[in-house]
Amino acid sequence: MFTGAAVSTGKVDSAFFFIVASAAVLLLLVTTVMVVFLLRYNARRRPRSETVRDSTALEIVWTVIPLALVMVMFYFGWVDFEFIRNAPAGAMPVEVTARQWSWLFRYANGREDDVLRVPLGQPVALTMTSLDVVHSLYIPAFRIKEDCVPGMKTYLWFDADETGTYELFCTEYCGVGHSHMHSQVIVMPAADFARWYAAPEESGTGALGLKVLKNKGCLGCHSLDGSRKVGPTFKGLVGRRQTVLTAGRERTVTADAAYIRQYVLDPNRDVIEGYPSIMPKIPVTAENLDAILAYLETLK
Ligand SMILES: [Cu+2]
Repeated sequence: MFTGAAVSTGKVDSAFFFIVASAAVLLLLVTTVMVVFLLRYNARRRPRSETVRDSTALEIVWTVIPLALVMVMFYFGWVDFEFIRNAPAGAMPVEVTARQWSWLFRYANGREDDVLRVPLGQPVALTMTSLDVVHSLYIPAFRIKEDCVPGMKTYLWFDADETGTYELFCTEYCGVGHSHMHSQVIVMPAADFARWYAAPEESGTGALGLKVLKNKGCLGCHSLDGSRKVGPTFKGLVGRRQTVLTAGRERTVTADAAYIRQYVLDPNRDVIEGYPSIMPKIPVTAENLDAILAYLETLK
């Protein structure tokens, strides 16, 4: 009945429309009867009350009609739920990792990104988990959502039928940075996707640094363009003068390579002024930390 950005869009919209339409008809019916009764049976017109006898026929009617209505809703719900739960064979698998406060998408060939790129017209099966608290992946344009739970896997699939960029975000309140936990689904023509998928990832220390920042979820809290997120931006970070609280005492530091290195390894020692003290200790190898610093140098 309806079409949209994905196969699931039309199915969910049809069920939704049916429920809203039946609710509207019922509302109209109940309101009309109420008004008619108010006018017809008010105290001025009928000063004496009357005995009303029960009517079996009427009771059957008001039982059978709503029952039929909810059974139709149940039927739509059941059939579409079955459809939305079970990915077709041959769907392209993507592993989704949610963490406070970013998304990571990993493809079968090992490619990783923090936006979800998919080919047009091919079913995509998401296997999802979380590294910390319960998150929930939501793609409004496709009308699908599912929780991402630490310690277990959950599943979702979709089949996009229009190219474009669609919003993807976390719809389960998951802490201070929840509102920053959004990303995108980019639906590309199959040939463009194949080219992106097969292309070698950029190499070099700077490119590796950016990749590590994406994979460790750093960009969920730190922007690259100077905008404010949960934590300070990475733009111009190296060399910035910064007021911090160390063991409750205020001091000014220069965020040089040595300071950033030490901060990443032990983020709880200093509280950066103006930001909540919530940076987790993220395991990172010395080599990756070098790469991060090399990348941050390029953002001066
Ligand atoms: Cu979340």
